[in-house]
Amino acid sequence: SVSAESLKPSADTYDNWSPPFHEKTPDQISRLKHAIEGNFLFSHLDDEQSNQILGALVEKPIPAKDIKVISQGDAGDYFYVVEKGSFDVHVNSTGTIGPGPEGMGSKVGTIEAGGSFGELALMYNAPRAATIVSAEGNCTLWALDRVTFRRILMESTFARRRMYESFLEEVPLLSSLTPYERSKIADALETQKFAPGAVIIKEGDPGYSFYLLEDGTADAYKGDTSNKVLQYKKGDFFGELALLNDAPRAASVVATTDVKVATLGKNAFQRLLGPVEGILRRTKYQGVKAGVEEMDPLSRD
Ligand code: 1OR
Repeated sequence: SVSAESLKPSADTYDNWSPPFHEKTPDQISRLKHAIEGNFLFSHLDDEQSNQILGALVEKPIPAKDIKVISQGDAGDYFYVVEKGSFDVHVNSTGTIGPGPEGMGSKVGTIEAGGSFGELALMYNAPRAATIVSAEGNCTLWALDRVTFRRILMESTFARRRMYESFLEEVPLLSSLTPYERSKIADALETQKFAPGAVIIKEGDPGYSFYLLEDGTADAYKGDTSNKVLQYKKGDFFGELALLNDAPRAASVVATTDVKVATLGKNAFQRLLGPVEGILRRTKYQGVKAGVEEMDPLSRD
């Protein structure tokens, strides 16, 4: 499959390329570490990869507001991590990309400290998909060159993004999101496996994660195992209620086969699933089999 292939080391993994090394002061290192700490793109690197990335990043101060860091349509050269300040994303969908603020198209988002941008053109050898401008003065970026990005980040982190993207495309809950919004979710997902009979969620526990069922089936129970209230199959979700309502888990969820779930922590859930919150609140019965639905089990209102 494509995802298996993209995980294979490429033929040139074993040549004698080594990443650029840019000497840094202790102050720069500590600021940089802080900047990438909460960024999921860096959380799956081993120590050697982390050190290579830390060495290759270059500090890029952006002193004023309205400085254009990336222009839509250009070729990709760098990937950027935001240490300080914020950046607006503009997409011009008319195809006529002119100079000046009018040519930038409408604002579609903002990237804050700890976030990153500029990966798409490097990943897909495509023109820049958006224009990025500083939204305030005195911002700090860290830039990673294209080759180091492709050699190190693409083989680990972005292989995971690609693998999850194809699964997320098939998840009904997420079908109204843009592909880019699904990519950001893919970056934040963690895989967990459960054996048949294992308890994935225990009724009454506090809730820290949201779950998408990647493989296998699971049942939800309220009270004891004789009171089955829901069945889940691939593409279904669960664990949303405790996070939406800040309430204890309203039911237990138990694996009925070998199960693989993709989980999203509470912060990422709130940040990335905001656009589908309405659907989450309405759809309490995703995956319910006919006949079980009338029991109205998870309704807490
Ligand atoms: P890039 O290399 O194409 C521009 O350079 C960067 O803007 C892009 O990588 C992303 O990192 C970032 N659509 C496309 N690119 C986006 C978007 C975006 N947001 C940030 N970037 N959309 C906004 C989704 C909230 C979709 C707009 C239709």
